[in-house]
Amino acid sequence: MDKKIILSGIKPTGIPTLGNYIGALRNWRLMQEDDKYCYYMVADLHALTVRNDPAELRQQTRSMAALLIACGIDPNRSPLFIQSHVHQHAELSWILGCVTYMGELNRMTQFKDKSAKHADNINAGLYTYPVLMASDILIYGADLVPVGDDQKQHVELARNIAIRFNNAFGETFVVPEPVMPKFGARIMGLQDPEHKMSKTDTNPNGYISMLDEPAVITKKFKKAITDCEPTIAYAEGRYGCNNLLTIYCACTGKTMDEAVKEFEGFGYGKLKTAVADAVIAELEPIQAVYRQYMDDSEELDRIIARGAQQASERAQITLDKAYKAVGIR
Ligand code: ATP
Ligand code: LTN
Repeated sequence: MDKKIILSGIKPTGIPTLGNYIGALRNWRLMQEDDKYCYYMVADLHALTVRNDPAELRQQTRSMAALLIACGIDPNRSPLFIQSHVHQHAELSWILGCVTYMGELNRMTQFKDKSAKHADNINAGLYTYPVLMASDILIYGADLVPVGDDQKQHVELARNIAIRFNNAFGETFVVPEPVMPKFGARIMGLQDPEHKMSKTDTNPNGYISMLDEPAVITKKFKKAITDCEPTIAYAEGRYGCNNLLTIYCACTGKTMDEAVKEFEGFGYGKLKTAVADAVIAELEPIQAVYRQYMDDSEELDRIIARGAQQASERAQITLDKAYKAVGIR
């Protein structure tokens, strides 16, 4: 049986949050099974779409690679690489851009959100961002793309691009599908539970960073915005409470019914302490492995160099095929 191919990426725009972990990174680890072959990358080219400090980008890219290994990505099994080290992505992106309609890009909600947030820098890269992402996915022939809810629209665009290209130029690309976790495809901010938790939030109390110390995690959950209802329940409109329960279920493996029952008759104090403890138990072992890799920079360099080589060999095959299909070469 052919193995299913998996590809996913994360931007090195800061330390990943609990949202990134529950929505995506944890699933990346879980997808490394015998019937699958996974490619995982740090999307540094995508990080350029917002204004960046070069030294910080360099540092955050390495740190993200170390954190991915700490999250359980096994580089001996799944190539782990930096997007820009595989030059074929940017090359295929040009070809795909020529079969993508502006109307499609205009509909992308991330573009609208980021344009509103960075009104002084609405650059063309921000606009064509989903085309590069389609290239990341299609160049490996990925069947499945593990992402959080906010990236589903981009994976759907990659599907449409693949189908359109195949119809115009003959079977070239595998048509990919997004994969999202059962719990936590959209973890909300702790200070604004109507918006997703984001690593670039200006208020650090709004997110749990994967490298936060246990005492900081506890403090942030204590400050989390909830509501004035006397009971704990998963219900329409109770954004803060729903979010805490979702995080609790994602970190403990309990069902929502089990979680709600557990907190019957208790208030937010108990729920917040229990969520904090569950998150600390999940993140502490990851933080320890992260520090080991950050202390051994040669080993990290070896891993990402090997990842780039493995990824690049595979990417070149698809790029050649795409060039040939359109009549170049
Ligand atoms: P930025 O704040 O720089 O836009 P981000 O926190 O949204 O970044 P990304 O690098 O864009 O993070 O996302 C990496 C992965 O994490 C993606 O699959 C994305 O869907 C997922 N993800 C991001 N935020 C959340 C969230 N709050 N809940 C669940 N999944 C999330
Ligand atoms: N756009 C994604 C990061 C990303 C990605 C990818 C995810 C870049 N390339 C390919 C999945 C597949 C984001 O903003 N989270």
